[in-house]
Amino acid sequence: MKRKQELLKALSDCVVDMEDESVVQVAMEYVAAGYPALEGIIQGLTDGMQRAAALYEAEEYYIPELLICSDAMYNGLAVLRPHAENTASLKKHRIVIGVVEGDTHDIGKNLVKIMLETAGYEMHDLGRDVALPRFVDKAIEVDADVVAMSSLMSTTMSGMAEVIKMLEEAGIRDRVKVIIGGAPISLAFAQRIGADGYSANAIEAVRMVDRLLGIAPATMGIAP
Ligand code: B12
Repeated sequence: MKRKQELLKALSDCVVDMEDESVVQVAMEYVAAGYPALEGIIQGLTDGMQRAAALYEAEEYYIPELLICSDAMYNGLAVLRPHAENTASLKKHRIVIGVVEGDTHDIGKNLVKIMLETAGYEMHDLGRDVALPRFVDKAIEVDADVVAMSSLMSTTMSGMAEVIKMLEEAGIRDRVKVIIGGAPISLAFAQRIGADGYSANAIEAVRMVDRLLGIAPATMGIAP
């Protein structure tokens, strides 16, 4: 039986090497060995997707390659996700999540959703390219504790500030925490638009939400 580190690297390699079929075998082997599914998702599949993104930035990969890499990531997720430890009964908080209007990049948002869901939060996923008022409407409909917005494009990130204004106008800003993320987002931007939290990855997103809702001690994010 291969050691855990070897299998994690194999998962990552399958994604970056566009092995959208063999990733399933590797993921099954990883699960059969009894290794933690969440680590497989983050240190294996997500790592591979981040390596693919770096190759795209370096102009070694183009859009068709990226799409096959993301197919491989989702195929691996389909095997690992059902085995992720779920603590759903422990928390009763609702989170509305989506990618802001004009933006169809949803890989990062999906990973954040999976991590929060696995951490026990009730997720309401609006999907991608979400019309801005829908964040507010959904937050009211489900009495959300958190609104989480993702944007991967500098041209769409201003939509996040608009949603915050809409939450204020709807009179619910004081009872909803707003968290944001995505490659062009920074802590400085989050502070400027009045978000409650920002994190650079899905693991930190869980810790940040726990802290914002008073479930864990303060360690990161914006609010004291
Ligand atoms: C993959 C990719 C695509 C895929 C998207 C597939 C999909 N379904 O998502 C495809 C090939 C379809 C694509 C299309 C396009 N893309 Co593109 N794409 C990328 C790329 C290479 C990687 C993004 C990615 O998936 N990263 C991997 C994931 C795991 O990381 P992540 O998304 O950053 O998410 C993590 C964190 O940011 C954080 N996070 C994310 N969201 C949130 C939310 C919250 C609340 C929190 C707390 C945290 C958090 O946690 C996540 C997990 O750890 C980026 C470059 C880059 N370096 O980001 C360009 C990039 C985003 N794309 C870009 C562009 C321009 C486009 C296109 C317009 C190209 C075109 N000419 O058609 C179209 C977009 C059309 C549209 N309107 O949306 C530009 C955007 C430039 C800009 N204006 O800012 C980038 C930056 C590339 C570049 N340098 O030019 N793209």
